Amino acid sequence: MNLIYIFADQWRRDVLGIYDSRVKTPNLDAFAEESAVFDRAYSSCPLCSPNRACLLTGKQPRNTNVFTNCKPGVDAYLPEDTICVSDVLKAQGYHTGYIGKWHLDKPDGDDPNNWDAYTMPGKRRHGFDFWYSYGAHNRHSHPYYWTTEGEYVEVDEWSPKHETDVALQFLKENKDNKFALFISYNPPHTPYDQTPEKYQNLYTGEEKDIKAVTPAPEGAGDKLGANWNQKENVKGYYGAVSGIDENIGRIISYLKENDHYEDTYIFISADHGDMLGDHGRFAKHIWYEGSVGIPLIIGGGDIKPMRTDTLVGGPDQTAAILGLLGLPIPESMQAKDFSPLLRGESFEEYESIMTVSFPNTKERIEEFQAHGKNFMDYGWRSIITKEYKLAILKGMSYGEKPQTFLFDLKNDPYENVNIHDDDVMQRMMRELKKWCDATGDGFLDDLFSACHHNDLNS
Ligand SMILES: [Ca+2]
Repeated sequence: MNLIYIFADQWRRDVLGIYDSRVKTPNLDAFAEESAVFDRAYSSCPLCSPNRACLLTGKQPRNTNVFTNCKPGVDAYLPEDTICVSDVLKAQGYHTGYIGKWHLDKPDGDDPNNWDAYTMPGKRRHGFDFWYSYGAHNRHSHPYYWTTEGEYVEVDEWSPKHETDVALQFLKENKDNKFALFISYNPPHTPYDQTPEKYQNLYTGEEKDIKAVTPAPEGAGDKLGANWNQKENVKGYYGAVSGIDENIGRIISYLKENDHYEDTYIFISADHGDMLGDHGRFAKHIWYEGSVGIPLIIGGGDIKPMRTDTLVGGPDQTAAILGLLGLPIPESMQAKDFSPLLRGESFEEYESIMTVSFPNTKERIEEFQAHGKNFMDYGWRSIITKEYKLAILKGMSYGEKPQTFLFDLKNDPYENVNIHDDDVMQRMMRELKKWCDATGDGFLDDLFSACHHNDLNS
């Protein structure tokens, strides 16, 4: 069996035709009809590099060494000696390829505006033979890449279209080989106005009516600025998703026309979502569904159509890739292989999953260190069950007072009401403790003493 793993950057789950008929994604809707659709897949750390690291390593976000985006001033990068899913695929004889955004290496130089990095051939490419990639840039209309040999290439074309052309060439060249190809599209990530007109013109900008209205707390997520244009941004964002749909459609058509659909597993997903105006926020890095909820559709091969509300985190996708292909899952991976579910076998689901975020700038990290604190024990943690979501914002900066949020997802899917229910809270706190224990997270100890201290003084 072969593998194609396609993920788009900053693509929230509900901007997809199967969830909202105002979104035009005919190819993905048709693919979903014959595939396994996961309605509750989540980003484990809703930022670019951290969730990408979870996907490649199968580790929980605390343990990947990629606690925030790879950017100047912080020591976040994917270590050479970590075993990635691609290292396993390569060792098992797959012809491997990576196309598009990588964003897992230290930037070249210390210009705060340059987050890009050249990933040199060898161990840093973690088993990928074919390479057509860059670190991080948002030049959707004029992208550039480094090739397998390290040659620099600039292109005047919308990046998903160009990357799909490259992917189809890879598939043609490997038609008689066992292959595993990862395609990492940058749109619908900002800037939204680089989406080609033909896709933007499919929309009026009225498609997203904001129902998630309660403002997010200060100090979390990215606040909407004065120049935020909801209508124009929706046109660009939804248009980009329609463009992604068209290009994924080209890949699926190729596989079907060339007798490769039956022997290839196809994953469609994202690294995290985009708040797109919900709760007064844009982008990600916050616990609400718009930020952490991602699409996940798995089809091709012998996958039977199904719809499931099984909770899936970033690293679990990694384990399921290996599980589906019948390959060994390295002990370093901290994930649940849900491939038995896809085979119709018995499967013990997670009761909850945890999504996390850590302090993310040099200044904030140094402040925690100056007070003798491990910054990795701060930020926020969120526990998600099928019915509820708990989020605790302990503080992205030193000295903040912790804030707790509890949402009833069944009755309040837009997370507008912070409920008070002692029984639910106790259950959720037990789940949080389980996850902290399992991942070596010191988030709770210090939090309890902080809360106790506040109680005494209130
Ligand atoms: Ca991203």
